[in-house]
Amino acid sequence: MVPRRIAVIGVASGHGAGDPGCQDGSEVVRALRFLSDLETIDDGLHWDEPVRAAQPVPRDPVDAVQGVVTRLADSVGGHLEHGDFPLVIGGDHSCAIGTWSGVKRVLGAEARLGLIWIDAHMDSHTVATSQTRNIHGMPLASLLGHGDPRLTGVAGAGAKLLPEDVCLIGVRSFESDEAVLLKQLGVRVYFMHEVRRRGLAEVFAEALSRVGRHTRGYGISIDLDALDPAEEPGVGTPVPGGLLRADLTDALALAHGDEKLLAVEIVEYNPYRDDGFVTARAIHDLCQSLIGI
Ligand code: EXY
Ligand code: MN
Ligand code: MN
Ligand code: MN
Repeated sequence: MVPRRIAVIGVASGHGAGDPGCQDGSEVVRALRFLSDLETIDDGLHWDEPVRAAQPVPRDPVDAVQGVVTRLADSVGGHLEHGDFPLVIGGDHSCAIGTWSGVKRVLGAEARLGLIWIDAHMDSHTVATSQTRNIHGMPLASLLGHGDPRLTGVAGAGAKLLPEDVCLIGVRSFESDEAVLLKQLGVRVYFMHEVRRRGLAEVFAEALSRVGRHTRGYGISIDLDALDPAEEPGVGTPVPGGLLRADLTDALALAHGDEKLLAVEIVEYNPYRDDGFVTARAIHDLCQSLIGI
């Protein structure tokens, strides 16, 4: 594999979440040097200054998030064009709109982008269906072309992903409107009960083959609340009965060194809920598994 510099792009935004504590997540990981042992691999690891909302922060959260994700899309796209490997650290999961719109912009209109979405939730509401109005519950719908045009239109109008190129893994908390949307679109959802029955490694390998089949490349979006909160407390919207860290690191190793893996994001890290920085260590372990030696 051609060595690539890892560009870590923190997202200092919780404007899409009910609890905004994750806005400080990436800077805690940077300041406490949780990724320092990855600095020596390949062409090194370099932290950008974090992406933030415009100042003053717009009163409408959709406008605030639009500003964040537009900047993030520019940054991710720019790094990809320079041959870097973008590693986005959230911030709340609304940042996915920026990460994957930025990757898609670089691929161009004709090339398809695959995405594995690892999450306790479906994140597939629109403003019209959401009960909480929290935008971190909407980014996947937005990337599929559904929802507010201020979000679907980031880095170019229209859907960034085709339903058949997307898989969700670990889902166990959702509302009916978002489930109906994904079902109508034909998106493959590996619910937690299927993961438990078949094992994460088998499910993840199947997901990898699906997202790589008809695409130029694929990404992995990891919401830390996919992990079991009994083991990983540092998230804003914990849901019992999740993945174990050891199982997820084993599964992610299947994508290690894959030329078709274009970018990774790890989101929803809330340092104020992370007693003893347990979940910060999970971020390290997931990165180590995907991009370490
Ligand atoms: N479905 C709920 C809502 O829309 O508010 C919870 C969403 C939580 C989203 C977290 C980031 O994955
Ligand atoms: Mn940079
Ligand atoms: Mn989630
Ligand atoms: Mn999420």
